[in-house]
Amino acid sequence: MLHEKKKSFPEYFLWGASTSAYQVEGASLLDGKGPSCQDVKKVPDGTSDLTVCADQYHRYKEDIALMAEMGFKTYRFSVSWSRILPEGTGAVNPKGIQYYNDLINECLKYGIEPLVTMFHFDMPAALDRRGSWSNRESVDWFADYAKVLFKNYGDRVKYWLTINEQNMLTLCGPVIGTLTIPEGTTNILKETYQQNHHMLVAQAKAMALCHAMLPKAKIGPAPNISLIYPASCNPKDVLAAQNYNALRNWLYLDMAVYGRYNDLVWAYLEEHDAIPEFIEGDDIVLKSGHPDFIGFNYYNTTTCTWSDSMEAAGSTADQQSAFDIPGFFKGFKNPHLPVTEFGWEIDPEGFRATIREIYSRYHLPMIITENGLGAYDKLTDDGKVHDSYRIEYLRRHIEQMQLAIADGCDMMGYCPWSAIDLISTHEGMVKRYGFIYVDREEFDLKTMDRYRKDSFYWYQKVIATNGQDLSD
Ligand code: BGP
Repeated sequence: MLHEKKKSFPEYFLWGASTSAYQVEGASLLDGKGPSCQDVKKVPDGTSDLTVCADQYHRYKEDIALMAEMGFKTYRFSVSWSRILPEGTGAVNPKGIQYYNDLINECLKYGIEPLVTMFHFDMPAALDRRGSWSNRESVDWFADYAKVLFKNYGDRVKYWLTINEQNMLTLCGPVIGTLTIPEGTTNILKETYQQNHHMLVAQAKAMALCHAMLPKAKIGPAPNISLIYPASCNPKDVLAAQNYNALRNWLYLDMAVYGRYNDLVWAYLEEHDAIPEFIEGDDIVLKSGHPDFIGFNYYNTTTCTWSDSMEAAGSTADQQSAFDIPGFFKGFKNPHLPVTEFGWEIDPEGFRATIREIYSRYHLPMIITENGLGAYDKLTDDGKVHDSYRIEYLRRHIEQMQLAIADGCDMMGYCPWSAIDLISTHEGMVKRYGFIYVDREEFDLKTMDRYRKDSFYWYQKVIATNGQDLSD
């Protein structure tokens, strides 16, 4: 659709940016925090561990002041479960509670609305030892943790996100360091989807709890949605794209919004003897969630072809790389799309298409909880970072988001990844995303001083004009 007139972003539009606790905070075992799966994993060769990160734990005041200077209306951060509950369940850590109280209050001091992710890739290590999401009790562990959050922060936090990228936890857990499969498991697919089922039930419980405990709050999921294109107009490729979309995207949103399993995914799991076990009442809990909005992370689209072969190929795909499922779909490199320095395809028009598709399926307001460009930024001798490539990436995505609004989609906010440089899921500190540069290298912690990148000043102007001025 060509629009003659641009539509403005709504007045209340939540401009901001995102981070996650285990990637930004550091202080990984300080002040009573228990280790998470991220603290005990073997980090990929050549990448930093997660003990210091951007040291936001000690520098949150400076960081929030910089976000306020950019004009943020919201800051999306996550709470570290094991900072609040070092063993994952049971005793609460008062210093952990205090840290997020301070962080939330600091945001509110500047009129920045906290957008709080309850769980972002960091299962308490103590719960990993008890079987992680394979253990049916994980549903109650998460619900109890949710209660602690709602009780302590619900008086000030209006916007909540449940589980960050549950689809990536399920589809590429080993790459992001999160999948624990109990020893002796013979049907790994079944076990993985049993874990996924427990997360789905836990999420629904948390949403219902939020509505019961905090009637004015709003809560939603935060999957990573990447619209899947068929590689050609061959009808078989279209069928493959439907399969891939169902497995990667719609399973998660169909469940969050309608409380039912996607049919194509169910058929695929049946075929592989991998149907998750329900216990009595799960179907009712799953239908009780009702998100108020959809949060989703978008980095790129994915393309695929039909797959005739039933032979399994080992996959090491990360969150944004296409992969194959024999007999279901086969990943394909889209020849129309450029890639980032780290090999992720760049597709701003696909952003518009993804927003439109989600809106037509679910008709809920949407907030972008991640979108951004990882690059090897360089700090110049005079303390500048000339990241025009990031400005270009963000500008083109914001333009497409604005067109999606003109198409009739209901957008409530935009939080690119990331507010500040932090550690990547598996590619270390050198893969930077922030508006704020952190002066450290992979292993040399240097000064940890903060510097405003060129994108910082650009985003400041974007926010000040409510998205009307996207020029340099
Ligand atoms: C998302 C995760 C984030 C973040 C981002 C960038 O999948 O939710 O935690 O890290 O991707 O990915 P990466 O760090 O792998 O570059």
